[in-house]
Amino acid sequence: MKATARAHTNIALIKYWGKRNEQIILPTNSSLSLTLDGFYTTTTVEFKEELAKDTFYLNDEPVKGEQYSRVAKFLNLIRRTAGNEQLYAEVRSINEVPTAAGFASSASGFAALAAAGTKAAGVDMSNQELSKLTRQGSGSACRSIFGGFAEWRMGNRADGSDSHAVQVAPQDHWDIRVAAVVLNETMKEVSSREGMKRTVDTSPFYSGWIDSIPNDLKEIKAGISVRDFEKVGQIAEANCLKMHATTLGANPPFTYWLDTTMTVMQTVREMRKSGIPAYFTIDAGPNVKVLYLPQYEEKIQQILSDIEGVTDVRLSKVGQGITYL
Ligand code: 2P0
Repeated sequence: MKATARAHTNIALIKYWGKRNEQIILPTNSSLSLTLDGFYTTTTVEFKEELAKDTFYLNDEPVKGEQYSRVAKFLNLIRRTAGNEQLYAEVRSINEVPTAAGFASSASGFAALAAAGTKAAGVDMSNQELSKLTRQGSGSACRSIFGGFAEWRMGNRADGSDSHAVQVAPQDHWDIRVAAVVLNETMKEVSSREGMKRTVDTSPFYSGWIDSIPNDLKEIKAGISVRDFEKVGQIAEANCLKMHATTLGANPPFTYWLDTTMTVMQTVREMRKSGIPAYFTIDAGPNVKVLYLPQYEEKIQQILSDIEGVTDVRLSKVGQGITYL
């Protein structure tokens, strides 16, 4: 009744931005991501007779409030799947995802919880089934079940039975790197949940975003299969800009960008002009992730670190899918 699993976070190259069902988390568009080696969560789940309720410790600190509720709700889902609604669980997570680097820990967090929780409950499921279950904890987490490049196929059924991730290319397919640029400023953010909802409900640009996804996905997969860095980078960067453009059209309008966000974007464009291939992508926050190839690592790290307002540059390789420890 006890199991430990590790899952790595991921960075979307084609973004998930919008839900068609908020209860079981069904997206309005398919997305595609790169699983990252450098940032992960390790979680142990133990179902115990003596517990009167679920407990959740993050980095050895007890967690309460909204974060606890999301975990307890997800454990209910695991219990229902296992056909054993009686036992409560102790969940212990260690996060190697620096929140300052602007990675949501929910992706690696829910993927590790799903893997460890189902194993501890004695449920044997394929990675595809596990991805479907994980999706209901946090959407982007369903892609972290797989290593390398993963596509979350939105599916079209109302019950979510065809909405899960699949691996597009394994970890060893391509040594592409990601630099997470950490900024010294922070901002009170619109959460990604609230941000995507407001955009779906109010942004007149939203339909343009949705219409552009099938072609972006088709082209980026073609680029990944032949390891065409320029093609993959161009599509990822443009896709990110389209996602962020939808927020400016929302009511009330909002943006995740700070001054330094735009400075980093401009620096990446200048790097390209000077012959260094690099592309950026940005999630629901001000931090920028830069895609590059290994031979430019030193140069890229130096240029990014020298930008005023940048406090750290964290590098990562392509990562693996879930592992059981
Ligand atoms: C992504 N993001 O594809 C996109 C790009 C943010 C921008 O997935 O509500 O934490 O738990 O399903 O997965 C962040 O949203 O949202 C996200 P929920 P999630 O990575």
